[in-house]
Amino acid sequence: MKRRAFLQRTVRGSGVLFAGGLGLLSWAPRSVAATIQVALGVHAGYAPMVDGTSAYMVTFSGGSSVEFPGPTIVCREDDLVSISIQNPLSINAVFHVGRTAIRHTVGAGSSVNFDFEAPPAGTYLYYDDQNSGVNRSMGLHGTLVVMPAGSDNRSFSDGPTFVRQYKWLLASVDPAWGEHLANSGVAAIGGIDPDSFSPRYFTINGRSFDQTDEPNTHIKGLVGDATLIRLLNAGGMVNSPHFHGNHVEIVSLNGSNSSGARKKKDIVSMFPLDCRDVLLPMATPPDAWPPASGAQHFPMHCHAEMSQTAGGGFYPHGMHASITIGEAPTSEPQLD
Ligand SMILES: [Cu+2]
Repeated sequence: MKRRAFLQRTVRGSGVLFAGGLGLLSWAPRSVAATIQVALGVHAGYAPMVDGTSAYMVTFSGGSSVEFPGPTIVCREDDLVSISIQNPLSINAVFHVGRTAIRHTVGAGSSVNFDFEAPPAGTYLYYDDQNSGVNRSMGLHGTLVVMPAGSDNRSFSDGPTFVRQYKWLLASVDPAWGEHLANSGVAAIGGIDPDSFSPRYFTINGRSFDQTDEPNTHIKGLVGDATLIRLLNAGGMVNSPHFHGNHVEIVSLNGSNSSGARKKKDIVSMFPLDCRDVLLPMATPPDAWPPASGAQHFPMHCHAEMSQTAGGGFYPHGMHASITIGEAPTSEPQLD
């Protein structure tokens, strides 16, 4: 009989329950499957943008106000995930896990509890799939990471090993949509024309550069510290992250895993809803000159040009992050 341990995650940052050693990132391997409890709320309100303005959003949250993006849920593949959602808003919200049949509606002004068996190991976007992408782009999304049973350094059972893993959840924000809801009420979300999307802010893990220079997004490692980056696109446009310093290997593409030879790419196309796991080898670049010594700094910028601005301003205050090869992070990423 399957034995389940009991773990609880009620608020953002309680990842300490999953804390592991160096590079294990919010993840300690267990000998038994667990029940992971997640409490979410649906909230509307203003979130800060990089240029000092704020954008009105609707999000899933582990707290009492908006949280952009929603909390990251980390579990392993035979866990039971038990979710409760409270929705004080005047609109229905939907919790759907992409690439799965998991889909639950929480009615306006009500709450819901449901359980699901964790899907196969991999990276998943959970999101509200109503209104042709409008609800998702308004902020109703987050990440579900499913680790393989019995491994803390692979993303699937025979995948490549990594020393450290990060999550980069990409999003694009149209503050005009938010202002419409702030002025007319959240029920106006159903009347927004998805084709009117005109994003002005472009984020990784809810932040634009240089606010991406924080331990969960700025990628660091010693030479040889193979690093897994779980890329997800919750936004409404195609993004093209370009990695400088090293090419990355495509490890998984929307649930399709490469255990053998893997494509090496410097630019990774990210269509809306895409989940792609890539491995950054953290190697000294083969053409490095002068010879690499100490910490080497490289950018990742998105090749969709408008994503490199904030509110129409200057490069690079958009979907842009730093990569440092040859320096261990001072605090381990939490997949938050
Ligand atoms: Cu480039």
